[in-house]
Amino acid sequence: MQLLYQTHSPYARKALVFAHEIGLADRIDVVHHETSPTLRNETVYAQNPMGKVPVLIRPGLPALFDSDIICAYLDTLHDGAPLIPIEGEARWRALHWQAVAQGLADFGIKVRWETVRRPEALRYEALRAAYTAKLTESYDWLERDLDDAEPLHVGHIAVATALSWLEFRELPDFRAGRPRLSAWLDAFEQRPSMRATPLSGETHD
Ligand SMILES: N[C@@H](CCC(=O)N[C@@H](CS)C(=O)NCC(=O)O)C(=O)O
Repeated sequence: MQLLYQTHSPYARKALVFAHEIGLADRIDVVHHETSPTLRNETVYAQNPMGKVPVLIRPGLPALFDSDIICAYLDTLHDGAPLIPIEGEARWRALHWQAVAQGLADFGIKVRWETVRRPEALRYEALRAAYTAKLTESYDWLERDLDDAEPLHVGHIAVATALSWLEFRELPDFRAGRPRLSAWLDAFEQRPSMRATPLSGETHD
């Protein structure tokens, strides 16, 4: 399988960390692609009409996107405990965390548009402030909801890769006043799956 990837994408890293965690990373050929709504990547568009990474290319089968679907598919390819619990409250907790992680990365990207990516004259301060508030509310929710004893699930991978990226891009801080979330991420960053997938590179718009 081939993974259309980006070394500075929280979503792409989530899919790859997931593959490492279930022991499938060596079956995946990782190919870096630059993507931006203002810089069309034809290879990516050929596989995903939204022009976004990650995309998982499967021999003889349709390509899969987005990161949520890729993780769900990969979870069917191994014999270990599923990282997306099949039933019960464990399932909804994992999917909830995954949804909040999508928000973290989405809002972080929006904050970057309103701070560094958009030409200065087009930046809108009220939007920057609103997306920052969504980030801080989400950080607080995670700090309250964190359960240190919970077995690893997709939501942990999604939140860890999102927070790691927010810090990499120097987006609004989640550590101050949130000691549990901060310590949890520090421990998570030591996992071999995270150490094997460092973030690097600049966005090209
Ligand atoms: N919800 C998608 C988001 C994917 C996404 O936004 N990827 C970014 C890279 S960080 C991208 O390719 N952006 C290009 C664009 O928006 O045109 C997922 O979970 O995979």
